[in-house]
Amino acid sequence: MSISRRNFIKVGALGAATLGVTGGLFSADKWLRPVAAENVSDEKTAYTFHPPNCSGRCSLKCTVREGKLVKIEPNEWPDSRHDSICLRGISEVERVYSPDRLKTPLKRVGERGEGKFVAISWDEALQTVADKFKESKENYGAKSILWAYSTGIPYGISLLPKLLGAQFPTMFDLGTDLTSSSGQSMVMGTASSNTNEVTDYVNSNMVILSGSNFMETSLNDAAFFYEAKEKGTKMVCIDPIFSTTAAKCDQWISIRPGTDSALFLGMIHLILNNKWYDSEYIASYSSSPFLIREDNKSLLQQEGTKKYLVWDQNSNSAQPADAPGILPALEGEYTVNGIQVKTVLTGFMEHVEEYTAKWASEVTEIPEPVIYELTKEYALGGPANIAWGQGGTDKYYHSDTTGRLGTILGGLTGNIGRIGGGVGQGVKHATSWSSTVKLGAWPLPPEFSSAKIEVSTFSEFSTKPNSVRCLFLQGNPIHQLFPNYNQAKKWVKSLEFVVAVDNMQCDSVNFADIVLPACTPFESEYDTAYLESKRNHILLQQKVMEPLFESKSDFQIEKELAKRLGYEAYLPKTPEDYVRAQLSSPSPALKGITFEGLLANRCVMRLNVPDEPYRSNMDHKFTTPSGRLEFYNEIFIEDNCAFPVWEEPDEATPSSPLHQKYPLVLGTPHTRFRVHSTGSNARWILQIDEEPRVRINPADAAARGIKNNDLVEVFNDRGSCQCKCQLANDMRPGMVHLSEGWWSRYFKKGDLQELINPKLNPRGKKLKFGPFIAYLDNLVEVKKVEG
Ligand SMILES: Nc1nc2c(c(=O)[nH]1)N[C@H]1C(S)=C(S)[C@@H](COP(=O)(O)OP(=O)(O)OC[C@H]3O[C@@H](n4cnc5c(=O)[nH]c(N)nc54)[C@H](O)[C@@H]3O)O[C@H]1N2
Ligand SMILES: Nc1nc2c(c(=O)[nH]1)N[C@H]1C(S)=C(S)[C@@H](COP(=O)(O)OP(=O)(O)OC[C@H]3O[C@@H](n4cnc5c(=O)[nH]c(N)nc54)[C@H](O)[C@@H]3O)O[C@H]1N2
Ligand code: SF4
Ligand SMILES: [Mo]
Repeated sequence: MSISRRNFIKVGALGAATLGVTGGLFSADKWLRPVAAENVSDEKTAYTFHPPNCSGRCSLKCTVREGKLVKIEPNEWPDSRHDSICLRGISEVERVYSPDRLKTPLKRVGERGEGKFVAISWDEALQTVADKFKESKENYGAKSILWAYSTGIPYGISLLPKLLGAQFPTMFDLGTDLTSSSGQSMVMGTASSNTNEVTDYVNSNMVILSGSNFMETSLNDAAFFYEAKEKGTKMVCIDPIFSTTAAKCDQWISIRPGTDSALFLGMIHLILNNKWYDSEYIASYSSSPFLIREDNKSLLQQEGTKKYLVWDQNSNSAQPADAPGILPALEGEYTVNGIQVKTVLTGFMEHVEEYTAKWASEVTEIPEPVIYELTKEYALGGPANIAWGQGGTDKYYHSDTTGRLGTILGGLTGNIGRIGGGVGQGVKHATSWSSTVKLGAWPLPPEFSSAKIEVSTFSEFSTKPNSVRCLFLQGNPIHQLFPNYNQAKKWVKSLEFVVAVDNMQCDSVNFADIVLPACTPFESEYDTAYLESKRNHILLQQKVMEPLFESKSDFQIEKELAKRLGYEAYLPKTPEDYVRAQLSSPSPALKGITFEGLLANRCVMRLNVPDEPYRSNMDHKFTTPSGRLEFYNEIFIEDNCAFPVWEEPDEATPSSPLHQKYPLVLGTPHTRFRVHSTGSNARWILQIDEEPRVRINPADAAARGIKNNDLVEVFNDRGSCQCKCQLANDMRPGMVHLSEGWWSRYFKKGDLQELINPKLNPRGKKLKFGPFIAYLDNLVEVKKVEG
């Protein structure tokens, strides 16, 4: 099917799209100030933070009248630039009282997955869970129990799985979110907080937001985006579609989905051929002068010391890279002890020879002059920051390569460890001084630890042999974290026992045999709930109100289960004990921060850290095997990608054999209206974003006889879902979007998660965070539902 691009918004790759919205959008202002209610006998204020996995952790001021939560406002932080809240936070006032709240413990009566339950007592529910877990552990070993949890739960039930010895993977263990970061760690070692804080954008001349819809997925940081933009930082957005972020940036570059690696390779070609790199920087801090052996492709090392060798131009001999007084050659081919070698930089130049800007333009569908100008400005007009998302650059089959190449770009241009520079994850305020704080842990005796995880991604639990028989669900992992939902459902249905803990009847809850109703993060039996460090501050949650209905806090649920399993003595008695243990760490950043201090300071205190933004690697030391930035990875020699190579996406490409049948790339972006599935049922927000809508370019719709608001089916070989269709000029032809997180009940039929590609890149096994789920590497077709 050939589709004219005429109806696709024209600003695209060539133009600059600037809209006039600037400044202060989310800061506390008069419009949110509480109005004192008359005739209220009992009004109190409590401070907490909002925990869902947008990771904003906005600190909140909550007004409770006669026991009822009536208002949520932004709290005042010591650094007022952080005073923030969004619609999702404000509207928790309604969601706390949602009809979807789980009110009592439940026991399944229908088929597993049907969601039919009857109310039972807490005692029966807790005893059943304890008996089942005991039985499973005795008969099949502790690893027959799998603890699976969602993100954004402030107090994870995290001690009991260790006490039991259950399998207890984090979502990072199991293949979400950190694909590009995994690739990044190949180049620079550590891959967390390895860039410059968003508050440093103001010091950049250019920020390239690639595959990140920052202005929806990092709303709490929007003020820093505008601060930089108003000061003159050029904000560039690389995205297939004209996203919300593209609309706020100075330049939008539309890219073919899944081809960021090709763009980066083309940029590297230009930088190497035009010598736009920072030669002093790469000679000292990168592996560029190291020597690649012609015979076995490994790096030449000094016998005995294993030190990497470089060619010293002073002595015309190979010398250890750290030898004093040497002048390392960046380019050239040499013979050392009869072995032919060439420098990494020379090898790299040869490697990227084919990846010209013209080639990159053909692959990415970005005009060649745009690639040229972007590269020149990035390389020569710095400091510049490449900030990628955890969506667009992270969720394709080969996204590790994107992370490697992005980091190499930062390295070549000296933008790593530089004020206003940086390269890495640019959403969720992931980098800050908070990452330097080590909060104290609750001590457990050494004999208690969770079992080794048997598989490497969630999807493998449903596809590979493993010991799991009992499943503990906290939140919505079945629906959210497994690709190929139909396969995941089959697996859950085959298990012996499933227990779910949530405050809402989300999709995963429907698979449970026993449901334990948690309260929301605003409720607790205790005066204090939980503590975290985020955005250079320590944040505390106070109890805002009593648990509603029969619900209990996760803390209390853990305690009561532990009591029945014989482990209660190992747990903290109250959440306050836990919080005090966290604060008791010797971490210097915590100096001066006490529990009492937090209570006296509206539950938010700045860490004892420097005033300036956090910037990684300012010492130019890296945690790689060589201690330098590594542009060449020996562990990938056998995979033929020791230098990163271009590979088409697994499925989301016209070269896929499936493309004839399913010609549309399906993207599943995150949205400002929800955090994943959290808030799917927020009635205040549903007034604006009423139901799932698959967004499609009008030309693609017309070719299928689809009109705006038609009921359509989105389908591929794995499954389907039915929802309304929204004709959208901001959509790139050949790509459709359906935002992730909608509960199944909002689809007329089926579910988005049925469509998601479960295929794993085997190379992932060598990466820091393992293989990963390619949530965006999908092809689908869309058709009108007749009748
Ligand atoms: N198709 C597609 N799927 C995706 C993605 C995608 O891009 N596309 N993105 C993936 C990514 S990056 C992520 S991070 C995951 C996120 O997916 P999840 O980590 O599953 O996040 P949520 O859907 O927000 O689920 C949070 C759950 O916790 C419950 N909850 C909230 N507070 C509490 C509490 O105090 N106690 C208890 N017990 N429960 C509570 C909420 O009601 C909700 O059910 O989704 C992944 N899934
Ligand atoms: N409001 C809100 N905020 C959130 C979340 C949420 O659910 N809601 N979730 C949080 C979590 S856990 C995560 S992981 C992050 C994700 O945050 P982001 O990284 O911003 O993720 P997405 O919104 O999924 O995708 C970002 C953009 O990538 C584009 N894109 C798709 N394919 C490509 C491509 O091949 N190349 C490029 N360059 N762009 C592409 C999409 O069109 C989209 O606009 O958001 C966090 N923040
Ligand atoms: S959802 Fe995120 S940005 Fe919105 S109030 Fe909560 S923490 Fe803040
Ligand atoms: Mo995520």
